[in-house]
Amino acid sequence: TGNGVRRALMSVSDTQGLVELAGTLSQMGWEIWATDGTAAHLESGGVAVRRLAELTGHGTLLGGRVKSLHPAVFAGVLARADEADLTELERLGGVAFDWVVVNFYPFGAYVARGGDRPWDVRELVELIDIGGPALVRAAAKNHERVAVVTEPSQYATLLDELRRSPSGSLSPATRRRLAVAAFRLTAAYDALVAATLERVEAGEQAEPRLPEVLHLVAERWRLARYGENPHQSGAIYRIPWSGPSVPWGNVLQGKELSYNNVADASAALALIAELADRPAACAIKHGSPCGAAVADTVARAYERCYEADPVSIFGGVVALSRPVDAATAQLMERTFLEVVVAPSFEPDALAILAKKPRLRLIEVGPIEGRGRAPGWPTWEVRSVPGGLLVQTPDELDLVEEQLRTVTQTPVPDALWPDLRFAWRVVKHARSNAIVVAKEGQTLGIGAGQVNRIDAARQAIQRAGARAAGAVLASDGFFPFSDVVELAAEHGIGAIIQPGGSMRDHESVTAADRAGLPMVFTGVRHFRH
Ligand code: 93A
Repeated sequence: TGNGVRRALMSVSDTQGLVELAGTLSQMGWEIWATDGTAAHLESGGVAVRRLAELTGHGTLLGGRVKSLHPAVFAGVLARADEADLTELERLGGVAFDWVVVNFYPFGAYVARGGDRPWDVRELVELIDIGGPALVRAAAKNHERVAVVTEPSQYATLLDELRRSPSGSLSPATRRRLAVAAFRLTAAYDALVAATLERVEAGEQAEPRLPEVLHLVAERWRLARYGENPHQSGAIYRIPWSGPSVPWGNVLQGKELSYNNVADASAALALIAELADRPAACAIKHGSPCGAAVADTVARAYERCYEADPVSIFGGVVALSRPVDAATAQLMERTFLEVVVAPSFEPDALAILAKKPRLRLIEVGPIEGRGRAPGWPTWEVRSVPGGLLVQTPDELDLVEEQLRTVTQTPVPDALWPDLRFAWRVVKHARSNAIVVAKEGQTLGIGAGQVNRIDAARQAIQRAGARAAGAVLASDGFFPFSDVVELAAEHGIGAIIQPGGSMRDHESVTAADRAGLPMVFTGVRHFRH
């Protein structure tokens, strides 16, 4: 097995550059081994080559399905460079390979081919490479001894490194890099197979196409009726390892969940999880809260959430932090809502809400106080031309130690709970956002504005006369003193905002002039 001879095992579909590679290795004294088709190609290019049949005792089997899948071949790839393995390999009649040069059946090229010829599923299935990826994974696993080469574009640089190397082998770092590329390749190949078989299954149905590689992390759960608008297609993908309790799995009644329902219900869930140390309710419209409230009972919390903005809640998505009881259900029955999300629904409540059979009820299980909602991913993703934007979710709660009263006027003790409440709500509103709140109830929310003063005007206008004595929270800092002046005019009792503007001093001066206390959080919460 050993005796100093170097061996490359070659099995490729894309023969580009292979004769040159094999020829060069051959001249350097290497033995070239190959599967039948690859061997024929090399022979016609004048390279001496040995066929795997010498090791396996037979050529290609089952019309091409079995070529390299044999213990003598795989032991030659997987054997470690130690006495025991090499002895065992020899006893088996195998030889140790130093390089494995493989590229797969062109499954992707078949999938991507143009024209209106429909896929032939039989042809497609025969293009699923089994032996190639197995060889590549085996070689990548054994990268301590073996170099795995998966692309013609790698040949030249690797030959170069080999020629320069005094030991006649690639460096451990190179072999590790090759192994990483190899595992990435086999994973992507299988992801493409999964995505394609799923498309075959879905037939002609219009559906959004997920980048193939995302099939590594998500599987299509169900098609949505459409996307954000009826002329868009939509689907819900599920992350299999996100656990059994994915919220969208337990819809107790109502019409099918739409794309927008899921988007808004997840926004509602995120906000309610933040308020869940008390009975709480929130309502989401178009991705932003239009009301949120806490109270002693969930029914009262819902009522206060409704009263926060009785106009906007129409057609909204509501979330509650506690099980829905009959009293809450009775209140909810009066309003047109799209979705209610709650830890659970009591039987009496279900009986009442059954009168609204189109209303979707989603049971999500216990929502821990200020915890993560069940099934929440550890990253957020959105697509952009040419790629994906990925970030960790904004899970930062109020950092108490960072809170700083920046005005001479202190915050009255009674307003601190409202400042915290308003801050937690504004974090979940689309930027630019301002929340006006009093006694654990939002009174006016301005969100999704392209400047902060308009967001403030909107919030204060919605609060109306109720703004007096309320607090005001801003998701970003104040670039000018205008928001403070507006707040003072309407009798706002305290302000909470990140701080950090170049002109902070102008806002602080304006606040002190009005005797209006202001707190900096040191943290901002944009949401787009
Ligand atoms: O059908 S396979 O999955 N069975 C195998 O045992 C096998 N071994 C290598 N396909 C297999 N291969 C693939 O065959 C390689 O990945 C390569 O793409 C191709 C080379 O076959 P040939 O040398 O006969 O043209």
